[in-house]
Amino acid sequence: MKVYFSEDHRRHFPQAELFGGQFVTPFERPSRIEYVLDRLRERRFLDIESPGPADMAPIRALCAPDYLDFLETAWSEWKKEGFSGEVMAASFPARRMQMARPPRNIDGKAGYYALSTETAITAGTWAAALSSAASAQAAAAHVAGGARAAFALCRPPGHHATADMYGGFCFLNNAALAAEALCRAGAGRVAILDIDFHHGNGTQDIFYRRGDVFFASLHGAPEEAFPYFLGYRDETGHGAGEGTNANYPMPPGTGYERWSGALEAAIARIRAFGAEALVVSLGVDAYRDDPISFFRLDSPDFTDAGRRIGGLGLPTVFCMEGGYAVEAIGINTVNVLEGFEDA
Ligand code: 6XA
Ligand code: ZN
Repeated sequence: MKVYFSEDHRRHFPQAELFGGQFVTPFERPSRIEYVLDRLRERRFLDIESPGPADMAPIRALCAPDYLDFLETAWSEWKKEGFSGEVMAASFPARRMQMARPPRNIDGKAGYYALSTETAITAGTWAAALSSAASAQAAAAHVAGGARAAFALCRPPGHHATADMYGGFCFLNNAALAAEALCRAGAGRVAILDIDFHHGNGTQDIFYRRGDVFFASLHGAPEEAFPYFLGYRDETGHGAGEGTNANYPMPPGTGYERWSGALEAAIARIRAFGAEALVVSLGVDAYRDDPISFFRLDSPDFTDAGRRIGGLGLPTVFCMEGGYAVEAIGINTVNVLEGFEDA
């Protein structure tokens, strides 16, 4: 399986994340990628290519123009304002502020476009986000060109990002860009399967009203887990998209038996939908030792999950999402890919 990955991910390396009332080194850090690359090489996934520059037209088609302007200029505006730290949102349009419009002030703007505070923007964030999107685009192009599968080793991740919001370590929705690319290349129906521990609120939001893209997400129940405000079972899509969104929220302590049951249910829905291509939001934070999640999957479970996904027999683009038990994320990620190839 071909792997796409860009060194430019390193340009995004915030020093701080607000966690439990303290600033900590961000869980989403550059070294995550090294663990995955090491394991890929060890397991003989040697066809690793760096993508060309991001194709801006599909990114502009997916995202709000003012949001893209914000991402591109946030750092310089922040510095111009005289702030010495990294861009961090602190004031949000909360409930009953639905009339909110983007303020001119960069501190206000950050809150307007953010969905949470933990995600800082630095000098290189925009370049890194584009390089991550470029990996997803290259992987999708490779699969659209006839390959069975490709792995986009995206960093920063993407599944929390909407057309006009960042957060949960995400800026551009890589999986959505891949799905869109597969649609444009001729797939009549595309499915996105999100197995990251966290609900893929951004991906859900982007496709919620569309009938041609099915979205399924397995995740920590919103009562207990980030992003907290979406991911319930009764979110099933709207309008033309009614019936094309499936959420599988699960409680703390969920192990592989229950989780794989949800995976099978999601796979059955994808089959019934008649998907012609698949995008997998591949987070491995459902792992038992993940520091910010509460499922209990073991490393071999990821191999089995990959095998079940491979059983769908669909052209598949994998996009890296979360996973923070750094020593294990390489093993768990590559286990999914190996299981898939095994199927
Ligand atoms: C914020 C937690 C962000 C989780 C990001 C993630 N306290 N998403 O892994 O998949
Ligand atoms: Zn996650």
